[in-house]
Amino acid sequence: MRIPLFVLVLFLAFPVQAQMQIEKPWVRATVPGAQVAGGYLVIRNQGAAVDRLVSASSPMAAKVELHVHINDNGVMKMREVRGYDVPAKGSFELKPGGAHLMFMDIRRPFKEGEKVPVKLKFEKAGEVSTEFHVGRL
Ligand SMILES: [Cu+2]
Repeated sequence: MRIPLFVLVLFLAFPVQAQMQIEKPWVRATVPGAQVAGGYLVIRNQGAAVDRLVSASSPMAAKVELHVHINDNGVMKMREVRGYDVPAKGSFELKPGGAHLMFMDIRRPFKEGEKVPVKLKFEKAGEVSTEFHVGRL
């Protein structure tokens, strides 16, 4: 069987990016004056090795932190973490009440229906650019 050359070229040109698939990226709409917003998504790892989301950034926020919710004696609190592991051939879900991206010191309110550009940085796959939809998906 012959494999067309352009298929080989595509495969060689994008060997890494295709390994991390971003699904349903969304961020909460905010009220005027709000400083922070929570963002959520599902990260799917097509690769054969575990990878780790180590940081995120957006031109719409001073910084984007990686947070989890912890139950501290019955009180739910948020804590910053160094990364989220995404298992090989598996996925990691950021969702309300769990792990989330925290957009800190946002430049202006996030309005329903807008798009917020975000860069995700993975230990192995490197940078992946995506757009978060404002409002629940
Ligand atoms: Cu948070």
